[in-house]
Amino acid sequence: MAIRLLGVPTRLGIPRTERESGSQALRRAGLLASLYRMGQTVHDLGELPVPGPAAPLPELVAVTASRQADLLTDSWLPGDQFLVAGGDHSASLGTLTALRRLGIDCDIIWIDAHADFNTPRTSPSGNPHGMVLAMASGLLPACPPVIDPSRVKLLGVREIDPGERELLRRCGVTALSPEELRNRWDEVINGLRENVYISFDVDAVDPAEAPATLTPVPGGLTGREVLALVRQIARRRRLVALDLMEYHPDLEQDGRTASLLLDITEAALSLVGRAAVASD
Ligand SMILES: [Mn+2]
Repeated sequence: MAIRLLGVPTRLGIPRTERESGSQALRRAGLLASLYRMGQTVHDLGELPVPGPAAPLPELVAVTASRQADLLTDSWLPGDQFLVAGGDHSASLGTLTALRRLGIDCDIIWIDAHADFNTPRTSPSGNPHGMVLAMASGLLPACPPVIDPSRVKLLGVREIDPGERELLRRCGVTALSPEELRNRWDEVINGLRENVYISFDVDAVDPAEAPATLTPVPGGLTGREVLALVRQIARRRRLVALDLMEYHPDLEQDGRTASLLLDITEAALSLVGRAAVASD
């Protein structure tokens, strides 16, 4: 059992020219050392080469996702977990594609201020990072379906576009605002099936606590709430992959967003003390 760590510094989901990617900044903040401290075996797959500044085309996102899945699945062994650091949220399509290729049936926990369920027709911005779950569900011609959208639980969502809301309803996606999640916390966790994938977008957390986002929306989850959520899921279910997405280090303040991301990683993947609490 090992952690397969991959950086995916993609900007195909939202055009940017930042100097350092989120994945590189997290490495600089000590991501690898912290995984070792957690007692993990790590296969560091490095950084996926991604196309440079390009038009935000779903087709390019799909091609890159397929190459990401090649790297993740090559010499994967049962029990291995993926840890993917973005890049923008379009990189989660690659993780979902890899899980699909391996035949891993999982619930999808998408912790995000947005639903990422737009199509080019419904999207006000046209940026593919807001379409990634719709792409994964097969709603765009750019890529075949790799998930069943009824297995998606959007948590912390608080900004949904009108056309997107209709698509979510039609596809049976569960979407809970921070307030709704607080009210239905136990139901959400107890209802999860055995395998769970978690994709975390920095904008899920309130921008006061996680400022390094391009898409701040007030009224988010607290960092403590996300840590509790991730820890409880990791203890009670089998976590198959964790994505850390939309960390934009050029917008960072005092390293607080990176520090939260490292804490989330520990809540998800730490083996230290896990045996003692395995029965709770
Ligand atoms: Mn997102």
